[in-house]
Order: sequence, then C-alpha cells, then structure tokens
Amino acid sequence: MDYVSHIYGDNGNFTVTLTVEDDDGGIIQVTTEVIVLNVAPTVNIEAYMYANISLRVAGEKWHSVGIHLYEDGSEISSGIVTRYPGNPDEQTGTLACVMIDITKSYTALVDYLPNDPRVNGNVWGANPVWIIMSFEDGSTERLHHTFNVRKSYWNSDHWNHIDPWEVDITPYLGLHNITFEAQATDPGSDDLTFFWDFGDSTFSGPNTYMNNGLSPDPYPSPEINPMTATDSTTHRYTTSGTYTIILTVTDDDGESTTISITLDIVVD
Ligand SMILES: [Ca+2]
Ligand SMILES: [Ca+2]
Ligand SMILES: [Ca+2]
Repeated sequence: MDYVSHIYGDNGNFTVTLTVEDDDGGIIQVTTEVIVLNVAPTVNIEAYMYANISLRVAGEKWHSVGIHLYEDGSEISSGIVTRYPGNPDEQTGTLACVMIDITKSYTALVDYLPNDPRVNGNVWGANPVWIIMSFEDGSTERLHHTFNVRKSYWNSDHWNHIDPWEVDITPYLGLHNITFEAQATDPGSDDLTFFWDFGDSTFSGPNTYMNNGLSPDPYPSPEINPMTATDSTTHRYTTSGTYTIILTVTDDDGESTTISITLDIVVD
C-alpha cells in the first residue's frame, strides 16, 4: 500500500496518473479525474469613523464636569474637566481618537461636580458646557448645555442632585465621513475584486487585489496561495435615511460572496 497527498493550487479538472512498475520491468498505469471546485471568498465588513470628543467648560470657577461616553449602553471612555481661571478653550478635556462603530449608538452623560465650593465661596453659579466632536474630515459638531447651581440648592445641600446632561450623540455622527472596510479570505489562489453599493446610488469599485500582487491569476493557478485582501473606502451620506450597503467580492474563477449591512443614518 502507498499513500500520497497533493494540494491543488486552484480549482479545475485534473487528471491523476498512477504508474506502478515492478522489478521485472512490468508497468501499469491507472488514471483518474479529480475535480476541484472553486470556493467563494468569506467576507466581513466594518463601518467606522474616528472622532475627538471634547468637553469645554466655561463659567463659574473650580467646578468640575465629567463626561462618560457609552457605546450601546456600555461605558467606553470618560474624562473630567475642572474650570480654572483663564480661557475655557485652554481647559478643554478631550477623549482622543474614539473609534465610532457607526452600526452602534452613542450616548454622552455629562455630570456636574460643583464639589470644591469653599475655596472661593461660590458653589452657586452657572457653568455652560459644550461637547465638541471633531471628525477626520475636519468638520465639527457642537452641543451645548448650561448647569446652574442656585443658592437654594447650596443652602439645602442639594447641589449634588443636579441632573446630569444625557445626550444621544448618534444623530450628530451620521453625516460625516464613514470608513467602510472589508476583509475577504479565499482558500484558493485567487484574485479578489471588491464592489460596494452604498445604497444611495453611489458606488465604489471594482477594486481588484491580485493573488501574486502583480498580474491576473492563471487558470488553474500553479501555486497554493490562499488569499486575504482588505479593501477600504470612505463614504459620506448627505441626508438621513436607512441605507443598505451591499458589498460583493468576486474571485477570478467566477464565485462571489455578497454581504450587506443596514445603517440608520439619523440626523438631528
Ligand atoms: Ca479559484
Ligand atoms: Ca475561490
Ligand atoms: Ca484562481
């Protein structure tokens, strides 16, 4: 008995010939047909953006303001700003380079901590605060709220019951540049072509990634070279709506995989 194994570099119909020769010079040959089927690539999509989320605090000195950022209800980042004498622009606290997964929802909770009152004797007073979101495309969104501590709160020691400012920031994200990134993997030696339909009558592609980095894959491919390719593109929606993003990845042997994600672009 004898066993051998062989891995084909690509799909195709292959003839396998077995030659058996005995030590007296007798030879027999047996042939058989091997059919290797093409396999479609597997694909996943991410849709995201990066933003700097800053908290700017003006008004009454020595009061502190905290920001907590939630993604689908789970806190992912937080910071605190204390109002010192001087320009509020120079006292801004920033949650830098927050990765926003545009398929999720984001909430900011800003809590007010006028907890150092006796230094200047003024727990009461107002603190205007801003959430300033800066995006990779250079655009910004500003949200505003004013915390106001009245003397009566102080006298009754109730200042710490001032409601936090909770704001759904998701509606301020959707109309900025979104990065769509997809990774496709194919077990065969295949070139992979990406084509995006953003659901608003705009498209990206076809973008082809060659298996050998240079030239189209021959059929059948002589090498065994499983393929992974990443395609990244940016898109910006101009109006709110529900968009279905369809990505089709096709290999050079005609199999394709289509996946889609749905985005609710809500705008305040
Ligand atoms: Ca193939
Ligand atoms: Ca394939
Ligand atoms: Ca191929």
